Amino acid sequence: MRTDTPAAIYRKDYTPPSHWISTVEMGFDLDPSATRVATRIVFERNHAGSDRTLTLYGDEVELVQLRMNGKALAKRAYQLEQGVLRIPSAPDDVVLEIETLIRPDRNTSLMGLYVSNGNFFTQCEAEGFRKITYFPDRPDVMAKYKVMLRADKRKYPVLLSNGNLIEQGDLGDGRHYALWEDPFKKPSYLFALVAGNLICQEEQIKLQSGRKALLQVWVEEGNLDKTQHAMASLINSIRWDEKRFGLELDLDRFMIVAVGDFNMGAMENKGLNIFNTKYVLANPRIATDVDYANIEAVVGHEYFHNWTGNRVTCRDWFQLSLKEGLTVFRDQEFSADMIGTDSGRAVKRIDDVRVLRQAQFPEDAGPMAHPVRPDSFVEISNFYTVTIYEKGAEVVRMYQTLFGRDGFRKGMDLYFERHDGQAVTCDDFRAAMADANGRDLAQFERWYDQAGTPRVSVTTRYDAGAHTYEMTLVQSGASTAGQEEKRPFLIPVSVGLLDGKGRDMPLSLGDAEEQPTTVVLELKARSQTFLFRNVMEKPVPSILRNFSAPVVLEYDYTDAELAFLMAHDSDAFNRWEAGQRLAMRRLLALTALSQSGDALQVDAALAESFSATLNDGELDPAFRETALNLPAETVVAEQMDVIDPQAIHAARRFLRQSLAKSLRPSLLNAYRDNAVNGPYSPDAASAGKRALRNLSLSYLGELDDEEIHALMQKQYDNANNMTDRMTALAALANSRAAGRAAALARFYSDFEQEPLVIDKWFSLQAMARTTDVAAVRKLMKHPAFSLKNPNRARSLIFSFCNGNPFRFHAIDGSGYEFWAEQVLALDALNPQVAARLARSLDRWRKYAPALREKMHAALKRVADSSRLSKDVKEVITKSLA
Ligand code: 0A1
Ligand code: ZN
Repeated sequence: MRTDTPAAIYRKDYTPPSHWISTVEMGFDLDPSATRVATRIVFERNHAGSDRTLTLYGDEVELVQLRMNGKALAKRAYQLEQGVLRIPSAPDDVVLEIETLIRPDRNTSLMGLYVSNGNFFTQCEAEGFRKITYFPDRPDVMAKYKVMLRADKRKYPVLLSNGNLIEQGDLGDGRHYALWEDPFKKPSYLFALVAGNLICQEEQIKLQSGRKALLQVWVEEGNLDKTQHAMASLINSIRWDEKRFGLELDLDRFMIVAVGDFNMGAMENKGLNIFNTKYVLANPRIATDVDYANIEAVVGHEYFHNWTGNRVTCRDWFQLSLKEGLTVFRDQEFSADMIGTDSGRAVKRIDDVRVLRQAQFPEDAGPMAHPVRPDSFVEISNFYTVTIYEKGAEVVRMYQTLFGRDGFRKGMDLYFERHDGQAVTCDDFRAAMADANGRDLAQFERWYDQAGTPRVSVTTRYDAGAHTYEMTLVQSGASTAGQEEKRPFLIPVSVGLLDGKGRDMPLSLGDAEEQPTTVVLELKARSQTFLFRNVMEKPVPSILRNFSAPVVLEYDYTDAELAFLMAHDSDAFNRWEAGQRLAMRRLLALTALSQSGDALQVDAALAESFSATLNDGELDPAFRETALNLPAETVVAEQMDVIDPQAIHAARRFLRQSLAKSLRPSLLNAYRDNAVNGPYSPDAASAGKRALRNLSLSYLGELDDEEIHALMQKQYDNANNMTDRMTALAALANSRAAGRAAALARFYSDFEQEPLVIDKWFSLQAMARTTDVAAVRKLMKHPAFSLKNPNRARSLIFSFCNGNPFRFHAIDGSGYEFWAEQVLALDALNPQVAARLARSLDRWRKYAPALREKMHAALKRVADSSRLSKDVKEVITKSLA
């Protein structure tokens, strides 16, 4: 059977390594078609290890030589099977010398050592180091590295690796060398080298302690005008970590390198972060406000890994969220602090929760559902998921919600005091938080080991005579694959009560003396009742303020209460949430009408609330923008028992059109009043105004009339930044405007030389309402399209399959056939990218029968292929299981 589940690895099977490593010395003779790697590893016995078998892993590397303690190792002294090299009964002290031969130019997986646009780069997380040499490639084996790079001087003038540059010079024959030494112990997944024709922006800064550090951002020639924002973001990250967590940069030199071919966002290699160009390069001509914000977040994220991930790393890959959840939480807080205002923080929080709901909730409800600390996996690359990252960040955030910022900081301090230089587990982090705050957090472990999104149902009862308000919270966990029953979680539920005027009531709960206006209820049992005293009138509850836990909250609000909260709640998150709930009700009702073939109609209530928000000059434009943005089609889909993408699309479009009709004058005002004058700046205030103005344009675009077409065209023609230009182009592309085709053509020719902008051009078209499978196939024939470059593949194929549900789920199944073809084509080149695409049909069982059958056929078609990677096989097998 081809669909057999490939072998899984289990967390419970963890065993310590037989040997530790003290030092690693490596020599690279870099050549695209034949790179020689000489590695010398000094091992010492780990007496806590299970046995004496020294185990090394290799993947598609040619083993040229293997010597142990100065002598060539006889064939019978080791076993080499399927990439695993075992030396049984190895002595206590071992020096291994290994020579391998690799072909970076043929490496399309972009793992290990590869070539991108003529330059060399590495990507070793999670298990890419074994594509360079045989090695105990597991994160708990840490070592100090010394690395010699040799290469043609003309083609590869720049030679970089982790740590400090010790020596460099000429080798005579047109080649040169550089010797690097990393003073810190690290696991092999943090190894990196870069060689090529690059230039850098650099800056010297003084750290908190007074030490100096050299910062560099390396790019290809021609991109030096796009490094400033990344550099500024790096400096801000360094300052922020000093201030908020007392963590200083521990190196004399810190480098960021941009590469155009990269599987993910970026990588935190010690002292030598390697970034997808998308998260480095920016100037007003090519980057949008969102790009600027993403660059700041990702630069921060990778920098913060220097402590949370690198100084303290993961014992094994099941602990991935130990570094990722924590580091995402840190980058979220950093971005929020960089905006600085309360309203800005709230908008950032809303954006983060949006991602969680749009991507993580469906994952948690689908066939790839897994706990934040998984129990097993087949291919670790498949576990760089929104659950590990975003839900993991929510889990970390809950410690802060429970203990406050100071308590959280105490926990962090203790974590570093105990574990600096070690490879540890999620339990160690939880223990540090518990011990620093004098709390028993045994129950909190369930957030790490139970998958699925818990539900919290709330009922309330007001006793007008006794002036008491009872709030009963009941939690339940949906069953997920292999976990039928869920034990109760410890859920922090942040609550406030609003009086009739919309003001926060002072809260008397239990015997507490103070009367805060927000309290965090700790829900521990399946059901618990909390009693508020001295409640002088029947309140409207504001529950799960600031989204205090990653749960689905159920409470039977009336429409009037939602409108009231939307207008008054002091918690900006819940003000937004109330509007979203109101909109979701309308969207679901409209979807049902569309399904039954009835005429679509909607009452005026939503438009009234939206109008009030839109016209409320007291509210920050960024907040107004997010409040007026309707839930995405995929979020609506998750609310349905049986998903009908066509009906959802019709419903959402209808609602947008009717809002645009009734709010037209206000939208035009907002459009006019939020123009940003002067030179472009990506700061949050300007970006917020642009966002509201552009949202107005996009609503108005639904009217598709000549006056609006003219507005789009004018904005396109006059834009002095990419945010405005892209919005205008998207509006044109989704309209019947006469200038539509011309604008698309002009955009292409204006930005032909900017790959990141051409990605936007593909992506915008892939998601346009008019783009069907045939149109996507045609775009694939465009000379600028290539499946080999992950950004380009994502910009067209992923944007279509994940970002255009209306067309992707065409009833004839043509979208699914296309998907199957592309998964197979990509898999032959780059399994990681293919496996991501493979997940687009994750939720197939939830669709209407006609679609479901066609999805099933497409999944089967992929499953039946005889040469699937482990990556794709795992995803497809789990989908079909
Ligand atoms: N640790 C990185 C993510 C990352 C993981 C795997 C990669 O392999 C292609 C690349 C990057 C981060 O969290 O930023
Ligand atoms: Zn990370």
